[in-house]
Amino acid sequence: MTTFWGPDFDSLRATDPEVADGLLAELERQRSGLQLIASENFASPAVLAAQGSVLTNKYAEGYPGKRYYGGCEEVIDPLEQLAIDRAKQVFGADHANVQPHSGASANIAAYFATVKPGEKVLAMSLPHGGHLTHGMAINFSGKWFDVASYGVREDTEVIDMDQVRSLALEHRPKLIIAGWSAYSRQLDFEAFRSIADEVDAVLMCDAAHFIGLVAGGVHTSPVPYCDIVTFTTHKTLRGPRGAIILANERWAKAIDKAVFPGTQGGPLEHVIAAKAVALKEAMEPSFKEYAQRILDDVRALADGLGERGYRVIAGGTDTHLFLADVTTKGLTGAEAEARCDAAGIVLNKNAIPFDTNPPAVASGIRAGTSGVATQGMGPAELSEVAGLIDRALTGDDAERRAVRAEVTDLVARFPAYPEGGAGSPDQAG
Ligand code: DSN
Repeated sequence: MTTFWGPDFDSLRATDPEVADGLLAELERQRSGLQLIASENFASPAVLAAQGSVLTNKYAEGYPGKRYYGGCEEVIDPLEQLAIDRAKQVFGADHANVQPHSGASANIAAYFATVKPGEKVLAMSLPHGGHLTHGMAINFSGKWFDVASYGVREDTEVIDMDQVRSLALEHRPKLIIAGWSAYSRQLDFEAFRSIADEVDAVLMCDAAHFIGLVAGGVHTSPVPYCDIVTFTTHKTLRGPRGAIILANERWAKAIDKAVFPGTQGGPLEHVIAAKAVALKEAMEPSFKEYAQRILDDVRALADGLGERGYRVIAGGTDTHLFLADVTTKGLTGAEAEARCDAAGIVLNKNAIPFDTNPPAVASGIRAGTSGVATQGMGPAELSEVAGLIDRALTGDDAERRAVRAEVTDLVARFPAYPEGGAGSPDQAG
């Protein structure tokens, strides 16, 4: 019986104490603060073990059964196939490609499969909540494609599907992207599908942020409506850093060719194994409870800030995150981020729709509850966190020190990666 040969912290410390110390310091940072960055989570020990394994040594360009290297058939092919089959099963998809190294890589491949340089794309504007890869001027997407952007209405801060339709009719895009990085409402996939059909466009969803909510059954799935769905595996899905692309039968071959050899070389089989583990975890009944807890938590937090005079963008949230306008307290987003940081609360400044501040300053903050829900915190704790954030933002340095002490107590009750524990952090809930 072979015993596991994997991460050995003592070896790391002996070989490279600087990196070892960095890892310990980061573990301590993650444990000792309130982690509210909406795109982050705490991967389970099982995910970490698969990722930190000898699979990192193997080259496997190609796909299961069709590799350009020997030594893949016995282990690598079945493991990658397992990840593919689980992705198809969890999301009810015709086809899954589990090789993209990141969300941006997945989106590059989706463009590569569907549009040629210079062709028209319609996607959400970055300042209104879209992603860099949705057409930002200095991103590949903005440089190589002719991108028209839709946004939110000024009065509701919600995507205006009439505007999406009229932009689609005006620009006749080849590709329409539904998806976001900083938007709190569910998308109307049915309306996107009907618009895409009307102008004969491919419909892609960038579901990076909310895909874990889809897996947990608390968010509408884009899969039945979209030709292609890209997502990262480390946000609400709580897996390793990386991405997956789902496609319907029509786009399956083009997506595979676009990932390899179109835009990537060798797949990261250690990460693919960890994606398989995360997908297995997402099929457990406890993942549904986890997804529901994320939503209960985020509503408690957003409501708590709303009651304290912050303007919650779009009037609330249907997802794991929300944006809040902090100018109502005379602050910029950058000031708010720094004040929270000083109190042990980690979140990010974020532009709000129609922001008058530059992006590096911003008028809002973005917060999400995927991490704290993994730690087992519930709505009662998140209501408490709203009070802590308000005190961190409106109090003086002494008050922020007092908040930090309360944060320390709170996270000690709901530890991420408990001292000496090997179980999933989700066991806490
Ligand atoms: N940078 C990620 C986020 O924080 O939303 C998206 O890729």
